[in-house]
Amino acid sequence: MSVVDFLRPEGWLGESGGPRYVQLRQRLESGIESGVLAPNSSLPPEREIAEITELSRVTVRKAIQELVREGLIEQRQGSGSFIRERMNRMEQSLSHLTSFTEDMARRGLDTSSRWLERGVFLPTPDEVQALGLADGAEVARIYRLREAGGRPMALERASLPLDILPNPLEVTTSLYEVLGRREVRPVRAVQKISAINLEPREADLLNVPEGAAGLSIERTSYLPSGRVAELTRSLYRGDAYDFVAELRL
Ligand code: 16G
Repeated sequence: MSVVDFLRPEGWLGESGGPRYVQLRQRLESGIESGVLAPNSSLPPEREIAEITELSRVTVRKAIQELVREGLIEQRQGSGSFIRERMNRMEQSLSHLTSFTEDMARRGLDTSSRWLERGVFLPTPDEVQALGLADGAEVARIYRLREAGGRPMALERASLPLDILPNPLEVTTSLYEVLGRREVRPVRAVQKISAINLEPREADLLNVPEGAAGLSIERTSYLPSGRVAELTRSLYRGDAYDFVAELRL
């Protein structure tokens, strides 16, 4: 069914259905739900919706504004309103030390990485401190955009001491798998999670609007000896993840 036919007022707009902007909002919601209004497609301009539905532009605007607030529609300056692609939020347990590849495989999703940086570098003071690097030691660093099921999920920058990961190019899919093979896979980690707004470049890579909410996660992982094996700073899309922690008395 075309969007125009879908919006014709016959059958859904009536005296008894409550405020008209609510009826229109519900109609648009059901269009998004059923896919008549497809993700990333543009919504007809207000003026056109007003004509098709025979509602006033004020009413149309009010309905659209509610959908913007609900996050179903995104207004892009100069180019109108678009149906936002909806993410099924994922629940991620905070009690298991698993890798991104393993987490996604458990959900039946394939992962891929877009490499932003991978190699041996001079460490930053933060890396020296967190990884306990000796004077003059270099650091292995891998920075990638992590995708699952073809969608960008997180930006992840991992830093490791060179004796733990001498050749960062060896990591083609899973870092933890490479560490496992080398028998230096971490067994414990501490994570710090904070809320952030994504900077323009990060938002662009993650395919969300500039300033969108994100989660910044810093993971420090340890070997059985207590030595730090990895410092990873990740930025997760705020609309994609729920982190869940189980608490016991
Ligand atoms: C997870 C970890 C990250 C680790 C990566 C390894 C969080 C917040 N971060 O994304 O620290 O480096 O897994 O994944 O959970 P990989 O083995 O698939 O490369």
